[in-house]
Amino acid sequence: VYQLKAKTMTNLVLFGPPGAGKGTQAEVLKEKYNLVHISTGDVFRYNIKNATELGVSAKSYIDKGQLVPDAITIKMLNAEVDKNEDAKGFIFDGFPRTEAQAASLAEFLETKGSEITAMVALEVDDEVLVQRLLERGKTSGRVDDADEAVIRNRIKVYYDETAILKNYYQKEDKYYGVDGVGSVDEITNRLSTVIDQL
Ligand code: B4P
Repeated sequence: VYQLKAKTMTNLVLFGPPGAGKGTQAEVLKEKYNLVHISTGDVFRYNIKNATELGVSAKSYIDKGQLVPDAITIKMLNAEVDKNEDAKGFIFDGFPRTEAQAASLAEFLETKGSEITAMVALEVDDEVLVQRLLERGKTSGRVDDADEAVIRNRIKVYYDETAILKNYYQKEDKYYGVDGVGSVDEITNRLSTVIDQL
């Protein structure tokens, strides 16, 4: 039954550099489209807060603005998907961030008779990203938002390891970019225009 239903799922990769607004938009889109939102950043932060084994191993990477190793991240993501077998579909927020993660996700969904429907990407200039994250850092308590050098390292890691995923999904004709600068509502409208056409 799960396999049959899986074929009609809508699975979105919400993509963009750190601070592009993925988390912000995912909160709105999950309600609008009745999808399960999985934010790898949120799951890591929950585990750090509760000092789980996973949290302890992830913390040192996150605090420096580095990626958590693929093996750890992939295992966690798969477990989150498996907690939601009745989902109509997923919004993957902050995953995949490497080619290995993208390949793993495709393979994992295939075992469930499903696949990624589209990557929707928020395009935002670097300087706007830095300003947004510094602003959030004033109140979020996030170590990785507090220091401009760490923020710039996160953006560098994005260009070095993550940005290439645009090509990965373009090759499959699944990439849709939208302007990520504007009000939250404006950007939701731009994303919805894309999603409604899928
Ligand atoms: P994430 O939690 O994914 O952090 P992020 O990139 O900062 O998130 P996002 O783009 O969602 O920003 P948001 O909407 O909140 O990752 C944190 C760390 O976890 C990574 O650096 C890494 O170490 C680790 N990690 C996570 N996933 C991993 C993976 N797959 N592999 C390995 N490691 C992984 O927006 C940011 C700010 O902008 C907010 O303050 C928001 O209010 C503001 N904002 C949003 N939209 C706006 C708008 N339209 N105008 C003005 N401001 C806006």
